[in-house]
Amino acid sequence: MKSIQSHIEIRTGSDSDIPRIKAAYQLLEHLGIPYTPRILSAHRTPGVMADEASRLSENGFRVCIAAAGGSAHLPGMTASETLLPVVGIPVQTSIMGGIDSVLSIIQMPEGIPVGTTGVGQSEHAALLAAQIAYLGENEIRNKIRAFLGIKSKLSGQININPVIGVVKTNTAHFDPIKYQKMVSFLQKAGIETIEYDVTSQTKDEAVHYLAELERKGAVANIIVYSVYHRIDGELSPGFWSSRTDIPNIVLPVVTDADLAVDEITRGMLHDRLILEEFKIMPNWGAVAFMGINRYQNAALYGAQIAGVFFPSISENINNYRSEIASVVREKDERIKTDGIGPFF
Ligand code: C2R
Repeated sequence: MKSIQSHIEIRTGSDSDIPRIKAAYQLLEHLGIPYTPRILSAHRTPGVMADEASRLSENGFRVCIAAAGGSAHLPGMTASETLLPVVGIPVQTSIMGGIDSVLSIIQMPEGIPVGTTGVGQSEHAALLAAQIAYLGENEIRNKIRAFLGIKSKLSGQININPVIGVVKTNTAHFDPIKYQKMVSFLQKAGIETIEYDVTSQTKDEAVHYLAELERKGAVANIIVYSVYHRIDGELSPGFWSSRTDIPNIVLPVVTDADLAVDEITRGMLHDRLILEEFKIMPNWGAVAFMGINRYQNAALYGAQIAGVFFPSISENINNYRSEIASVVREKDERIKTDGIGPFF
């Protein structure tokens, strides 16, 4: 008997992670979605891990969930070897409560994004992975929508398109240049963007915006928000993730001006980010959290989701990856000839 093609791989750094992310396997089983469990370590089996990551796409996978604890390099190194979106689960650790795992996963350098969940939020990871992998399949999308408590069903055959929504919250505290680069990166990659400034809008209008995204067959929704300058009653990332099954990418931003503050406020910012948001991501549901100010990575992650379904976009990302790799090689060549002198 031929088994059903699995589109989701779940790799863990060790078998000791498996009981800690039980909810991920359980949710996929509940939704009737097949998955492939693997144990691969960026540290202990680097060659095999990289090899298997580079073959994910040709093996029929559409998304990879990677869970690891402590110095958790597995999600990031997997992401370096594939163009598929990677969902990282920071595993709870006994000494540092998993904050070590989160920080090892989330703050990837620009160019290689990992969509990160809160510590141990394996059910969210599975949900997000299912949302990505089955974007084009209505029956499963409707199951996911029912699970999320969304009343309306998608009817007929859904035609997904390379369309991505960008929700802006409190734009006064964005880096305008990086924001614009993010949007033009998406457009250059062949993606239509629908920007939505939520600052002065009501919930009704937000629901309207989501309906438009769904009608257009959008493949992702990027939510950009200022960590430091929250607006009272603003629509939090959780608002979006409970109202649509389109994968939500959350980008927290902080400006230089925010950081040029006294020790106490800086400490508050640190606590809010590190203790509240990175670790527990309170009630935000299944969202792909990006590192702070990783504008480019938010765009790339969205493009990678689109690339699962649109080969020309995947090709564009591949070219981009080659470009960033050659920039590093050129710098290395230069340092070999010029040394470190020019840096000082
Ligand atoms: P053991 O229980 O095998 O000693 O592993 C695993 O994910 C696990 O949480 C202890 C912890 O080490 C982690 N590990 C990583 C990686 N490989 C193993 N973080 C990796 O490649 O990132």
